[in-house]
Amino acid sequence: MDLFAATENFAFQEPLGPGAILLRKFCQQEERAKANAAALLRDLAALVEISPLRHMVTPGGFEMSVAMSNCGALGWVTDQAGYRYQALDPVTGSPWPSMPQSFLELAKRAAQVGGFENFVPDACLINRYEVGSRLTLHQDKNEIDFMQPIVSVSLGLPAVFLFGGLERTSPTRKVQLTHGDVAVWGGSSRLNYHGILPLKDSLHELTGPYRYNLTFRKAG
Ligand code: MD3
Ligand code: FE
Repeated sequence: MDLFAATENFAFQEPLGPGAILLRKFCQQEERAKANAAALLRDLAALVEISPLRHMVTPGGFEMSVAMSNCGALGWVTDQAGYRYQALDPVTGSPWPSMPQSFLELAKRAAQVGGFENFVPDACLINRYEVGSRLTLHQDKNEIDFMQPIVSVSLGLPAVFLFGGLERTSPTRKVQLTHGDVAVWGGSSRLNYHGILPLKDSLHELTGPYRYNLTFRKAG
């Protein structure tokens, strides 16, 4: 273990709350080559050929501004009937594409660094933001076991993340999430409200006008 590398990495780790930590530029660190974020994006491009990104409809009847797809045994969906995880993609009628090894390894490694040794995600929600896309404050609570963390990976254009508390009206703090940032959301932060402010118009060298976010979950 290289002590200089250890010191370097420390500067990239930012606690966000109990059980929650931001690993800045995690995709680009250590043995993960600079090419790793690019490798994730290549695997992502192959996935969305099978299960395309689509704008789902909330139970209240509103089309989401974020386009979504999934990979893994389970996928998160919303429609007039509600929010849930299911094994079949409602667009294709087939199982979601399997989780690429690149996705799985990165998520497990980040969870370990965040203090969760045995995290094995069975679902990865893929979010694609374009200019103006946002995610209003919400809790992630469609998973069965809230002791399991969620690992999130940001790729492409930057976004402002809002990190709140256990109530919708709790104060929020703003956190910039940029290309390659990975965060682990566990412990008592697992049920905190959170959201993403409308994406600014810009271009990223790898993703053009988009921001992608991968969230790894143990859903079932
Ligand atoms: C804090 N995605 O897909 S990732 C979501 O950037 C979602 O697309 C956002 O919220 C995005 O549900 C934020 C950061 C994140 C993800 C899950 C959390 C923060 C979280 C769960 C609990 C607490
Ligand atoms: Fe969420």
